[in-house]
Amino acid sequence: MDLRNEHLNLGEWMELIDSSLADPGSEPLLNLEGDEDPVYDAVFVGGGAGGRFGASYMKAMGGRPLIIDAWPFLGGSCPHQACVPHHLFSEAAEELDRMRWFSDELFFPKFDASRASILELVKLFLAGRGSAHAFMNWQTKEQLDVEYVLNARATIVDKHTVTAAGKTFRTKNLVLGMGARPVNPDIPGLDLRGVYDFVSLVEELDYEPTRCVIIGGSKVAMEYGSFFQATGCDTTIVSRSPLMRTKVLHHVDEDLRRYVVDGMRQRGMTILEEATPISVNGVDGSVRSVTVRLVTGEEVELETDFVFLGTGERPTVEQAQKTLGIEVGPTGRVVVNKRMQTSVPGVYAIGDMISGPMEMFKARKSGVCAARNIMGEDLEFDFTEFPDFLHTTYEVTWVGLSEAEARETYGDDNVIIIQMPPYVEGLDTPNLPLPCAEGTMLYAFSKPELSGFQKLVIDGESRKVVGAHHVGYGAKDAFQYLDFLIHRPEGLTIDTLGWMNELFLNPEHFVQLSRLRAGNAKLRHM
Ligand code: COM
Repeated sequence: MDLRNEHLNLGEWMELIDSSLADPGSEPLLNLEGDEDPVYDAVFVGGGAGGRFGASYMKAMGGRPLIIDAWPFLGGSCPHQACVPHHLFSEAAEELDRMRWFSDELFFPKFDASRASILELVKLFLAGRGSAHAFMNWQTKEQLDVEYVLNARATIVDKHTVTAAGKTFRTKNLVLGMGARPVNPDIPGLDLRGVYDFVSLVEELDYEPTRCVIIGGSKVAMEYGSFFQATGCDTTIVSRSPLMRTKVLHHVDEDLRRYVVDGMRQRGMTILEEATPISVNGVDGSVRSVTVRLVTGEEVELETDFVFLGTGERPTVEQAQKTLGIEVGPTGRVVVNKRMQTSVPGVYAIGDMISGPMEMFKARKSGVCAARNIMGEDLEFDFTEFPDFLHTTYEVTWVGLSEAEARETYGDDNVIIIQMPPYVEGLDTPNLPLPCAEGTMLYAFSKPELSGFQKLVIDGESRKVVGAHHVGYGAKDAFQYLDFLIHRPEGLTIDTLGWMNELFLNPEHFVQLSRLRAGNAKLRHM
């Protein structure tokens, strides 16, 4: 379907995308300038966050990009199956958590668990996701003026030629942004009805689970598990590593970790760390239990009607590897340099296909980095350091070094800790209504042990902040800027932080806590 001269509104886009998704034989959606056999500066294979941002940046710089995607919409897995539903479910978990703790107190109604439904939230997401899809297509065509071919699988012929929708496209460069897909553990029983991952959960769930066993200890496992538990679906996490101690998460502070994991247990979750899933077992084709070997060596059978896999993702590299011969590392990620160039000149890889966190900032910026290099800039993108986050029924954010890492780097005597609640033997901190912060005021006044945790790690000699850690609500935004400030060559000192203007009551109290200590020539813990 040639859409070049059509200017669909959002409703029309939504209808077209929905009907294309429903019909596997539906036509490709073409937004092409229409000139004879153009040579593009880059064909972006995959129109997810990396491809869309890379192509848009290239177009803005005066280049000519083309995006090809198998889905009938741009934006990739984020609005379709990943970040957007995850955030919807996490927000629901936070609300449900508050409703449960305050059931029949103050103005809160008595909590009615029968109205908290996983299936209903999935349906809510499915009913609404089309508007994000429609907006991506509309914006990319009408505002960003980027050409695209959607609802058509790309075939890479060679590094200058891609076919899709029965057409051949010639290009000077190729940018691979084909994303990743969930990877399953190697245990029997995963084909039973009732086994889901974050993709099939939104695409296929058709009943209300009553009990859940999560296999894996990833962020996805913690986040979806917290949501399931908050709806009343009794959840057990079976993880080989202790939660938040998996290799892919770095800089996790032990006190933060303990607060988060204890909080999950306090809300009724069973967390089996250093446990091995042996098999998923079924009756009549449906899941009935999971056999698990505990850390003690004992084997137990956990009854359940719902198994959720949170064992990570693996990039989609097969086609590019086979056709182009690009180098792929031992963990299945495409090897690139800091310009996103693969081992084959003129071929770039971005987003979840390359190493590093499968997070939005990396997806979008790696696409932009590839585009800017193709357009002649000499730009490197180093994503070894970044702010990180996850959700339980809290928002958990961290950046820089953990306390233990800082002690190792700067020496025990030099590291200064400012935290809330403070660590003082015998202070009865669980009953201290601090942090008393934006987002946790109700908890602080009624259930002080639930009001969050915050820690600042400082190198006492240079007075620079080297790490910040937060459990609560509303601080994620600040961590984007804190990351920038502390990773500048000049860093961020306690003196500068303490002289910033707080918007009281702020979610994290780093500004005012720093100000209380900045007057000390020799810094002290607090
Ligand atoms: C966000 C998708 S949901 S994109 O990064 O804007 O393309």
